[in-house]
Amino acid sequence: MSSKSNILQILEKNRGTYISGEELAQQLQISRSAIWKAINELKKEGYQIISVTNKGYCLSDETDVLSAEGIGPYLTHGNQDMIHIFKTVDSTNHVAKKMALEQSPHGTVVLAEEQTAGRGRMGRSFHSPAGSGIYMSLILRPNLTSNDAVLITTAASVAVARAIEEVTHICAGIKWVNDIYINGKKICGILTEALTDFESGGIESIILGIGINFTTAVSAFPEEIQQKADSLFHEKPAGITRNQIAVAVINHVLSVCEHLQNRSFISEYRQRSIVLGKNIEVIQGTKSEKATAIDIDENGGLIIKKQDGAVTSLHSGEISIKGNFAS
Ligand code: BT5
Repeated sequence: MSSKSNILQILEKNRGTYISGEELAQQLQISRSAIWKAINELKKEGYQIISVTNKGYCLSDETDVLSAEGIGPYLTHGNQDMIHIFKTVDSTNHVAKKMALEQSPHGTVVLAEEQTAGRGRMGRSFHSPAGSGIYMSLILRPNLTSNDAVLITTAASVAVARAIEEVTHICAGIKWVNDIYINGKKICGILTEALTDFESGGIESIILGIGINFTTAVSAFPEEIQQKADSLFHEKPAGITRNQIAVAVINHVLSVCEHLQNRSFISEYRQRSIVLGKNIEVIQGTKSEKATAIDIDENGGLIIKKQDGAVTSLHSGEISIKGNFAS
């Protein structure tokens, strides 16, 4: 690791408290002037580092820059070398896909401050402005049959909801299939893409893309989604950083992936569902029909009751929640 990276890691670990230049120099076996130079570089990158004579350097609580140094040491699964941070990319899923093809291992994470072509499902876009969101993709190489691979989407929603709640203490609900909602608004979308092994036809890796609106102002969303999208916070919250949320998401996703086949997350998915018991509209291709959402099946499918009384499980498609149907 570079001196800059080592210094950042120490400052991150001691956020809000001062470390003297001498102590840093001793710990890292480098000169005081090398430290001064690295601190200046970090400041230029956006880290708010307070320098006080006779006290040393302190990383301000206000600092919220995504960094491997602010994530790596807190991972219970994976390690810092697997965290790749970019300022701007077209889509973290796109970057992760390329890395997966180059054999990056299970647990590799790609994070970006901004996406210029953030993607949703079915060719839709995901608005990803700079500095106010967490846009990340994980490369997963679970040992799964294609039947069980569908579970990743369901499990990931539970993992992300848990992570958000753990760090922010805000209750997170799930709208089938895998949007995270808070107070009736979408604050996070998840896009799961599979890379298949051409020869065996099996799943070679899964790219799990997660976009969380952290402090994006509602007025900054495209007009057509301003009524339905929101962010976790409306200004930078004291003591909560995007790095902390990224850590919790990575830990929970990788942990839930270890036990996918036992489906233990399905009951939590049901509890977090904001659609069960509601009247919905089911949209499949160009067709739409009214139904009631009844339950989640053991594969994450949505069990619905149609207006003619027929009960069936949905495994793809789109739903929207409706008020009372005029019958
Ligand atoms: C999703 O698709 O919500 C999946 C979004 C996944 C984004 C992550 S970010 C990291 C990784 N890299 C990527 O390129 N993608 C992943 P879908 O369910 O199809 O929803 C898309 C729809 O959500 C859009 O058509 C809008 O209506 C709405 N939308 C767009 N941007 C949004 C935002 N920032 N917050 C909330 N809703 C948004």
